[in-house]
Amino acid sequence: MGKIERMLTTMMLGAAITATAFAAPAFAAPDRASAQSDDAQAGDAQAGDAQTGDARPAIALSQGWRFHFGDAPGSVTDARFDDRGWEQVSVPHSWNHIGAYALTRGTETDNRQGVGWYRLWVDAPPAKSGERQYLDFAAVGKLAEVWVNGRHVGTHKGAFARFRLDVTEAWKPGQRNLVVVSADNSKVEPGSSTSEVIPLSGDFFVHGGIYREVSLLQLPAASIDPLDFGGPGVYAYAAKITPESATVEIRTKLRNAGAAPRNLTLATEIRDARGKIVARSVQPVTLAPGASEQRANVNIARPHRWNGRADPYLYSVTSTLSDGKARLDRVSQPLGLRTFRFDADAGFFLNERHVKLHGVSRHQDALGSGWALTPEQHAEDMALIEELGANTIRQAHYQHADAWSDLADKAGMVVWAELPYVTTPSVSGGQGSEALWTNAEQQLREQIRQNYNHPSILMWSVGNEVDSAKGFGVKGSPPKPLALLQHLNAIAKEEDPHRPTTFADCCEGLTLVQTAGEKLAGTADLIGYNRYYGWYYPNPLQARTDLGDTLDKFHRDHPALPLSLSEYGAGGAISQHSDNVRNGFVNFVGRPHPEEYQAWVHEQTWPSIARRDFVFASWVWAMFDFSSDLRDEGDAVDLNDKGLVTADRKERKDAFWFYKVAWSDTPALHLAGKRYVDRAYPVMDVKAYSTASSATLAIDGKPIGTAPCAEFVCEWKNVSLRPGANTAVVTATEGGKTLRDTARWNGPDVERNGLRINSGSLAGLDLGTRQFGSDTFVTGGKPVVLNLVGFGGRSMAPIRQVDAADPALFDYWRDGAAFSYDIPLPNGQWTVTLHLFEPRKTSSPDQSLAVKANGQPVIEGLNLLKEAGAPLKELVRTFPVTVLHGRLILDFSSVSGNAALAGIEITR
Ligand code: GCB
Repeated sequence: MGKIERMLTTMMLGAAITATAFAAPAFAAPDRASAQSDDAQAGDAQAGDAQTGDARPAIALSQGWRFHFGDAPGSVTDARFDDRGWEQVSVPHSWNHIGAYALTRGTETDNRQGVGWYRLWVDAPPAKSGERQYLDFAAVGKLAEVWVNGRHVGTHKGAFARFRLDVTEAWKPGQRNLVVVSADNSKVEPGSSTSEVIPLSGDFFVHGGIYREVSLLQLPAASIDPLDFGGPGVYAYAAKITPESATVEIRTKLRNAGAAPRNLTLATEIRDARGKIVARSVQPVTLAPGASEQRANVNIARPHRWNGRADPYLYSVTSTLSDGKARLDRVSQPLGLRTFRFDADAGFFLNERHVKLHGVSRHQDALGSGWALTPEQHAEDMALIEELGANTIRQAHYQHADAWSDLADKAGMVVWAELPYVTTPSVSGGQGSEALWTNAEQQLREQIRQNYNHPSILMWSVGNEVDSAKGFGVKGSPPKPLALLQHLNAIAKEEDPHRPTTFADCCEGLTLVQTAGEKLAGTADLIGYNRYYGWYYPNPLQARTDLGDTLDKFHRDHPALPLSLSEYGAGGAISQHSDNVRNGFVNFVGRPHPEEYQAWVHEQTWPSIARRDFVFASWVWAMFDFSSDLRDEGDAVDLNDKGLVTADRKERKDAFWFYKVAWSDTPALHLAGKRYVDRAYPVMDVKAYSTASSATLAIDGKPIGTAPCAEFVCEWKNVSLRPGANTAVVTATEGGKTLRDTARWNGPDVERNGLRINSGSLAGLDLGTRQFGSDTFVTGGKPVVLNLVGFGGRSMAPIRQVDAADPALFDYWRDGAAFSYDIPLPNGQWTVTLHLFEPRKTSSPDQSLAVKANGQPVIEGLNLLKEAGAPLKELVRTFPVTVLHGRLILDFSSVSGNAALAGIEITR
């Protein structure tokens, strides 16, 4: 590791980090921007040259591939190998299929990890003299080996970056060429092919395959360099921006693959959003064999700034290399002119205007497609994020597609880009091997060069939660991430001195997770904290204050460090519902994950973020549910369900609507809980989200009342529902505008079907003809679960080991020496059935449990263990009650030992 250590430098900036404008790859600028440009100064574009697209001749190699997963003989790279039995596929392609909204894995699941083989015959066009042939892979998961006509032409390690290979020596222009690719996403473990290629872990599934596009580039011997870590070869930076002018420094990397020097011309042009040339530089270049770099400075008069979502104005920069007779090569990139800075106290400033950044994290993953996303899918995702009202996106946890960053530029999103140095810093322990460092460094250089010109990207993250490995099942002493983190930070500064670095911390100050004790805060210029108050940590009901206090403490502890909340959130399943989010057990990597609970966590935590200016940004984890073969949670398998939108993009969860309202700059109103149609109880708390100060509710035309909307939440408690359909209408007035939303809820027929409570559970339980609502109407005791299978394996599922007629009812229960239910119930005679048990193997022989109904003893001196005959055995107790005042009060009290109640059924 000597070399690495020598290269290691720590670069820390002070409290306020200032950076200036940028350039980036862009194609047509957005309509709304183009209409505003009137900055043309330097002359009009030549006819036919006005398009700013990458004018390189690229031949898409998307159709006609053959694919096979698993072992292949050595002859697989040979022309004579017979692949007719292989599957026919087109790229983008991945063999993996992870995740479903189902409780068990179906046959569509494909979580195979290993080597997938791809073969393609290409009828190559003829080549001009001296022309070079390059294969361009936009990404292959996770390791790629490439052969052309039987000859090995390259290796690439890393699942997310573009790479290009000069295959000229193996290529046969004008003939049929065989391209063979192996894609390897083997499980990371010591000694495996992927064990020194980041990421080493994470709850997202690393899909295997050629999951982004492949193309063939044919370039003259002298060209803009295609081999610059897969980058565009053209890098622009706006060094100075004033209202009068902007100075843009453009570096163009060139490559002369010939043997003799060449006298050429390099023209660099900047076009405005309408395609009009506003600045130009033309330089004679004497190009020696090999790689070189040219610099040009140009001035743009009266620059039009890229101003985030308010006005994401894009210029483009185009470098054209010619030899006096003809154009040799041309590359166009997007250019956005902006200044920005992060201040430890005041937050984020774009073009010297304070902007509170609020947004989401996004994985490149959709149900059914996995990572092989189409341009339309990228566009759909961006449209949803725009609809939500976010102004920032965290690209979790790795480099995203060019198409995605182009969309972010055009939408005006501020982007946190991230290196996949995630969770596990090394499989070999300590600071990681030299091979690992080399790979992480390579992936970082690729990411920065390939994305340098995107104006939306404002920070480079060099890692995520690498302080957490010990907490997630790594054996032995905790690995030490700090040295590599520092190294990567230095590399990022070297590659791009103009953007700040950042890092997402898991564990500072948390006692839940054992780390190596290294202090990571301050390694990068900025920091993000991933914190899940209301979810992973104790006392979920204190989410609001715990988050606020923690943010304040971090700010006090690191007064010069601009800080953000890089992750927060909760799981949400659209088919699981809660009547009272405060009463059930939160099984954070299991089931259930009621939609209402997720929304509540966001309602609680957002105000703690919103009122703290020093929190320069926050990102909800996550925008979409995403594939994770470590999880069985909510109503899904192999999905992380913390998305605001389902993985199929079909359903916006209540938490989505909360943010859509909270982040809206126009009047908004939305009724929550619309998906919980068949209600378990004859009363419900109705909730709406609104920007208005109050809202009015009516059910079936009957006024219920006007409620204040504090922090965007308007609530009506204990609203009665009639059996059958109830139509709710909520209205509000704001700024002279009347807002309205409706929902339809079916009230239960309690007279006929009774009323049932799933004690201890956050969600209801449907047992066919018997519908239990989630635990509610209760005070005292606490919700408990039996034997969760621990974190580190798959999800935490209660082991169903209670000998009971309906074991699912016993997944969670209410436990305590004293608790009491106050249940709304029509007057008259009822029969109450209690589902009790003794969860403890040894309990006090003296236990004596008493239950009173409306003050009258109905059970006395009950010893749960003795009566049931064994622990974990259901004990049913039934008694009649008479209700006189619309309420049934059940008091449980236990001497020596606790009452353990799994469910209550009340029937006529
Ligand atoms: C985290 C990780 C992220 C996980 C998330 C979760 O802290 O950074 O990759 O998906 O938590 O849902 O647990």
